[in-house]
Parts: sequence; C-alpha cells; structure tokens
Amino acid sequence: MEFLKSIWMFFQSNILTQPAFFVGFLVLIGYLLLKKPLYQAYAGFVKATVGYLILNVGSGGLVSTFRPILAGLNQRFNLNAAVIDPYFGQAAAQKAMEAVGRTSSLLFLGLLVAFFVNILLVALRKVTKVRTLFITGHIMMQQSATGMWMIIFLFPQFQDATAVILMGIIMGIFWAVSSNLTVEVTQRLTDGGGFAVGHQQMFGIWLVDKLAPIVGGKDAKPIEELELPGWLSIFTDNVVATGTLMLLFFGVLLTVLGPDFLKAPADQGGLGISFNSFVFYVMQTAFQMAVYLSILQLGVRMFVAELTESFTGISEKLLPGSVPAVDCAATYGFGSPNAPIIGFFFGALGQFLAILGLVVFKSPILIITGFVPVFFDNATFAVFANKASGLKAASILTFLSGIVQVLGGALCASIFQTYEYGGWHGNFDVSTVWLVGGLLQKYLGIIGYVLCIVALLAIPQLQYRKDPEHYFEVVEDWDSYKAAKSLEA
Ligand code: ASC
Repeated sequence: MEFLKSIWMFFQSNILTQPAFFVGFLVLIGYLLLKKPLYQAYAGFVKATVGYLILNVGSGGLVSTFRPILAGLNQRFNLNAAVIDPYFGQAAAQKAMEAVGRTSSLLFLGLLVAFFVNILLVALRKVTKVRTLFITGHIMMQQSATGMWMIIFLFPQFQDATAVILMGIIMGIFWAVSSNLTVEVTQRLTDGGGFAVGHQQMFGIWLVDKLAPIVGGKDAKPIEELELPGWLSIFTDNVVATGTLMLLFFGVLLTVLGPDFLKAPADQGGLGISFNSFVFYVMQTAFQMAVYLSILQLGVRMFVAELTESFTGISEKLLPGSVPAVDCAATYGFGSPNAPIIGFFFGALGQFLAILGLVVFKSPILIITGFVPVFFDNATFAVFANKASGLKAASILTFLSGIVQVLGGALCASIFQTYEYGGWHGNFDVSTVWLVGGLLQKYLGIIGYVLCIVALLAIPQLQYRKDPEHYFEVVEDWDSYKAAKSLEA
C-alpha cells in the first residue's frame, strides 16, 4: 500500500499536475505507437514539453504581472470584496475547509478519484460517448479545491471518505463531459489540431459558438480578414494592437490606483512596486502584455504541432476516437492573433460595469475583477466567437460574459460562503454551471447530486445522437470528416 501510495505521489506531483510533462509523455507514447524511430519520439517529447513550458512562461507572466494590479483595487478602495480568480478561490476554499475542521489536502484524493473516473469514461466511450481526457493539471487542482469545499459545505453530514468519493465522481464526470463539448469547435478552429479544451470555460465555449452567429450575423468576416483603412491599418499588427489597447487600459487603471499607492510597501497598504517615471512604468506594464502574449503563442505553436502529429498514434491504437483536453491558451495560436486581447478588453468592460452596478445598488457582496477569468475566459471566447462570426460577436459576447462572471461570482461567493475568505473561483463555468449544480444540491440534497450526474452524462449522448455517423470521425480522421461535412453543407 505504502509503495502504491509513493508511486501515486510521484505521478501526481511530477506529471499529473505538470501538464508540460503530461503532454510531453503523450507525444512520446504517440510517436512510439506510430512506430517512429526512438530518436524522433525523443525529439517530439522535448519539443512538446519545451513548447508547453514556454506557454507556461507566457501565461505565468501574465498572471503574476497583472493579478496584483487588479486585486490592488480592493486594497486601494478598502472594498473588502471577494476577488473572482481561481488562485484566490483555491485559497479561500482551502481556508474554508480548515475553518470547519477538515483537512484541505482531501482535494488531492478527490482529484485522484476524478482523474480515474475520467479515464474510465473514455475507456467506455462506446457507451458513454466521452472522447476527452482532461489533462490540465493545475486547473484540476484548483477545481478540486473548490469542488471539495462545495461538497463539504453542501453535505456536512458525510465523513471524509464519502465526501472524497462524491466529489471525485462528479468532478471526473464534469471534466469528461465539459471538455467533450469543445471537440467539434476546437477541431474546426484548429483545422484538425487533435485536441479539445480542458480548462474553466468549456460550457461557455459551446454557448459562444452557438450564440455568435445570432449576435454577429451569419456572414460576418473574421477579424483577420478585416481591412482597416488608412492609419488604422497599423492595428492589424498584433503587437501594435495589444500594446495600444493595453496602454489605454492600464493607463486608466494605474492612474486610478495612483503612483503613491503603487509604490507604498505592502506593510503600509500599497503594492510595493518600484519605478522612476510613472509614465514609463505605465508603458512598460502595458507593453508587457504584448510580450507575454507573444511568448505564449510561440509555445502553443510548438507543442500543438507535435501533439497533432503524434496523437494519431494514441487515437489509432490505444483510445480510438479520443483526444486530450488541454489549456485554453492552446487556442490562441489559431484564428486572429488580435482576438484574445479584444476578448480581454470587452470582458473587462463588462466586469467593471457589473461591479459598478453592485456598488450603485449597494449590494452587500462586492466583487473585484480577477485577472485569470477576465483574461483567459474572455480571450478564449473571443477566439471562438471570431471564428464563428467575427468582431461584433467577439466583442458583444465577451462583454456579456464579463457581466455574468461578476454576478455569478457574487452569488457563488455568498451562497457557498467563501466570501469571508476573500475569493471565489470566478471562471465562467464555475460561476454558472456549478452555481446551478450547487443550488440543486443545496435544496434537494443527494437527489440534487444524482440529478446533476444524470444531466451531465446525458450531454454526450445528446451530442452523439445529433451526428452518430461522424461523432468519432471528427477526431479519428479529420480530413474525411471535413470532406463529408462540406458535401452535406
Ligand atoms: C487558469 C489558471 C492559469 C491560467 C492558465 C492559462 O485558469 O489557473 O494559471 O488560467 O492556465 O494559460
């Protein structure tokens, strides 16, 4: 038993929660199954892992640079608000578990159960119709923390072991089913990239893809095909567009915070950032966004190329008709490079408007924008909305998503009582789908829990029914799928 436990611990800390290595090993195995020479499989492993590590540098840089600035609004205006961000949400969930006398490390056991439930659902895909294995480890950890707290809060009568199993089952099903919803849209976006999204806004992606043509019109041009007249044409360049938009955004935000607050050390209630000229500090901060985004896109291109080629090995030999579900940022290498920043911008506008609404209507619950949901959810929505129906859809839908994120986050932080611990998870699915699921369980108890599971498991069945002939083909043989679909169209 001890031996098995140490193997699991090794796997959990070095591979399962480190998607770079997880993806690297998938690529290695994929190439070996394709009977490529060992040296080529090794090269693929290195490129995929390094590519994912580069993506981590980009997304980690974005998160660590911009999260404190947004969260600083809370301190600056003494709002005592909950920050809607998964890092704050995870900390709040863990504090809440400790406060009711449970150990927060239960989340890792729940994660283990959930991961195996997801594997089982893929292994039984002929029956379950699940095609995706969720492998974005740091997200699995954050969601397990929030999920573990929700189960403990909703079912305080159950002991640790029961709580872990309840949470593992529902979470594993959520991972499998939600990422499975993104298969077709992601394949279309990436022209058969061979992956799906396994992150925090999969239901949102599905919804955006459905709503975009209604909001933006059926024949709208994607952003990358727009011809900007005269001087505006400089904004077709991604670096110029990002830098300029962010100059506007951070110019306003940092001026509102004020140089004194930014400079004051943490123990005096400031952010402790050092700089000489405020103007140059604003420029550097804004341009840093373009830097990290460029890095992120470089990493994406590298690992996705390897994954696409090698995964046919796994989907032909090991798990036919299945794909890995990875970080949402993997989609930023496709479509218009300007889409992510447009999504962030309009998402932030929506969030700020909703927060203003909370203040004006004297809501007892206040919310502060968290960087991760406002950026990564909305950037992803914009990428998919743009693919489906261009700029108008991308901007309107992300603006609406910003509003939903704040209002859903406020409801969740108050209903699930993480408000007093300073945060809520805040990503789109967690503040919408989980809110509904949590309410069902709050009012119907275990019947609500069973209802959630039945409803989730029904989703892939419905997807399958719509298109039984091509349902697995979309991942097994993209070219035939495409040809069949264009014939049907
Ligand atoms: C998240 C989270 C991150 C980012 C990253 C995006 O939800 O916790 O660090 O999004 O995964 O690439």
